[in-house]
Amino acid sequence: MQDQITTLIRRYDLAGKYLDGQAMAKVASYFEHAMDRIQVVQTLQKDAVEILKEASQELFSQQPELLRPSGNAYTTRRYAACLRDLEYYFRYAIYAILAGDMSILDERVLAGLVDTYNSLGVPLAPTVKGIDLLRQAAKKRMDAACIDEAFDYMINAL
Ligand code: CYC
Repeated sequence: MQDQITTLIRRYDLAGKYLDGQAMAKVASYFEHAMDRIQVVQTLQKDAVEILKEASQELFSQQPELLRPSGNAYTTRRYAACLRDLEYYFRYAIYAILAGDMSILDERVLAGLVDTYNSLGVPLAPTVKGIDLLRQAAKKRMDAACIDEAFDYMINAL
């Protein structure tokens, strides 16, 4: 996993270059926005339980067929897997927001996920809906562009 600084240094190291003005402007902006990211993370963590509850209740009230015998969240085992997945999305979004870098999402969440979902018959559209509802519940507590960035990143990969 990387943050904005390690990603930047890695890129320059691969090219064997000193950090130029553009790189230093990125570093400055990373630190300039650090307090904002910390505040977002603190708020989301404090309200994590309610945010997850709100988003999952809304998902199942909008798409109750998921819980019926032909639905993918039918049986308590699959229902629990679904709640767990939503929690994964939320927790990793928080990590990515703090790092100011989305690479952890690729490495830990998204790699191979579509194949896994397809092979288990987990429907992608309701999963995307669930992630979007998490985003909405998060943004009710705090409106920040970095929240959209993390949730959009996962949505676009699905
Ligand atoms: C299953 N979700 C899974 C599985 C994985 C993930 C790997 C298969 C293995 C298992 O059941 O545990 C996802 N695992 C992850 C992610 C990470 C990870 C993201 C990163 C940390 O390690 N079903 C629905 C809803 C949706 C859903 C729309 C919830 C939003 O109808 C989720 N995921 C769901 C379900 C299963 C699952 C029901 C179980 C499917 C089955 O076994 O039949």
